[in-house]
Amino acid sequence: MYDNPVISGFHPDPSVCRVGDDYYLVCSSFEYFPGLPLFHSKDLVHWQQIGNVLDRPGQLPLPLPGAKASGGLYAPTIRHHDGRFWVVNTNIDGGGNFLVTAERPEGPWSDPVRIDLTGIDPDLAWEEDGTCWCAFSGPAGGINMARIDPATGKVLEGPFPTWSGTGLKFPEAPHLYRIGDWWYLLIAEGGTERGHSVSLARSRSPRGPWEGAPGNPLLSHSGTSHPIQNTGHADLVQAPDGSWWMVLLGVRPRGFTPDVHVLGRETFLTPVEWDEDGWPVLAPVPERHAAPGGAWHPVPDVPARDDFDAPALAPHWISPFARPEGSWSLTERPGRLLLTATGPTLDSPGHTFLGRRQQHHDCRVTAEIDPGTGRGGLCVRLDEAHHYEVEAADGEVAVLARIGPLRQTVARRPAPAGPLRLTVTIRTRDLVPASPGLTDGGTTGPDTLAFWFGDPAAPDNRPLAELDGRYLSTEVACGFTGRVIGMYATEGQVAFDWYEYVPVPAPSS
Ligand code: 6LW
Repeated sequence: MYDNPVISGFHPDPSVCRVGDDYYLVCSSFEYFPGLPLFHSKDLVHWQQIGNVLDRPGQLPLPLPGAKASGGLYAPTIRHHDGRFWVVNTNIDGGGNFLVTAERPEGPWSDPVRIDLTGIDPDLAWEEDGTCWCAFSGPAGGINMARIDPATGKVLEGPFPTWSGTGLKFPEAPHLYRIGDWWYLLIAEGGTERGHSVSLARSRSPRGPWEGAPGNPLLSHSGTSHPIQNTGHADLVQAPDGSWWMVLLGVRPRGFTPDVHVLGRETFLTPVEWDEDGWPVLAPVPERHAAPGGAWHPVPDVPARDDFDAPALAPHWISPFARPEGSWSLTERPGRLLLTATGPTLDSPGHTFLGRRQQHHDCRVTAEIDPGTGRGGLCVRLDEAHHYEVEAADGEVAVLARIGPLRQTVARRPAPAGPLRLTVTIRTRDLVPASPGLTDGGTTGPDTLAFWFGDPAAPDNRPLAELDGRYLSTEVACGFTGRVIGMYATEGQVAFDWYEYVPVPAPSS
């Protein structure tokens, strides 16, 4: 059995391909660098990040010029053809649609080759004779197709409009497949919120005419009490045993109505059956399900603790907008991550931040920091306008909160010079009331974030502050990302000895 999501935390718009017994999957990453996290699996359930497709400054006009929160890199597609891996993607803040290619999935990936097509969510599909089709969500809405030369990005024919769903809003995320005697066009429609759904059509030719599946939308959790919501943006893959599976995005909202999600849109896996007429049949996405046939290939978890004694940063570390050379070092003080401030505030792009996605609703993050004469700490962020942090500077530890136009120092306490332990614990029980004086109960948000100085387990220790987590949710902050918990420097140079992310078992309900 496997539990959904198969890749938790902010890993939206998954696209998957299989080469022999190996699966590869990429997700959107928006304004974060490196871009397009790339995962490998041998069983569709256990995924290990093996890198990022865009991990060289030269591959991205950095800092993503004029990028904004939830801008940058939208939905990618990964395919394998003619012995090469291909990823097609959209940088909505710099150049639009582009292709990168690689001999090996671990890379190196090529520099981007621009495709002269507007719109988002590009896909790649090849006919037997090598004709390459790029379906995408057109700028005027609707699904478009064009014939392209993938080596040069040149548009050879089109674009022209094609089948665009059942009439729900925002038809997008097209993927074209040749399965048996049919061409299938899979799309998302209804918008990536609670109305998200998966629809499909088929034709004898990539040019149509298309016949919509009688059961469209084939998958939607809209209007249900299912704990997984916003299901959509799917990609199909066939396992070596002939069974079919679908990866797609979903969210796990919590809290009182309207419930909100904090982990971003995550990657889920669901089985696909086919009916006697050659149409896929999709049940609601299961929370737990029998795993695809074949061997079980667990992969090592991302280590809970990073002591920063490796020569390079692990691929799961991300930075908003850019990670300028000189803003970080693993070598100046071996065994330490040194962060050097590149901007004075977390409230606008252009600051030094290195974080990892929050992947569990209940978790604890601790960093050992020596601020020296600088200023830095531990931050839980959605974007520049929605973040909570605990920081050390000038002999003091402080908790600060930024919620939209409001910025407040919530707590402060003297602190000795030298290494300090800063912790954030995130819990989904015993939540702080929506506001002081209101009893807990009907107005609770999704979780509570408590910020600590020293060891939270010390008997006499109390959090410096406890803050309502609803303001660090996607529904409040808006956009396409989810929480990232990281280390930062906003003055001088700050040394981090280690960073530890520990999932806390969800309290039994
Ligand atoms: C993506 C579009 C969508 O390009 O949201 O969920 C956009 N679907 O397909 C960003 O994720």
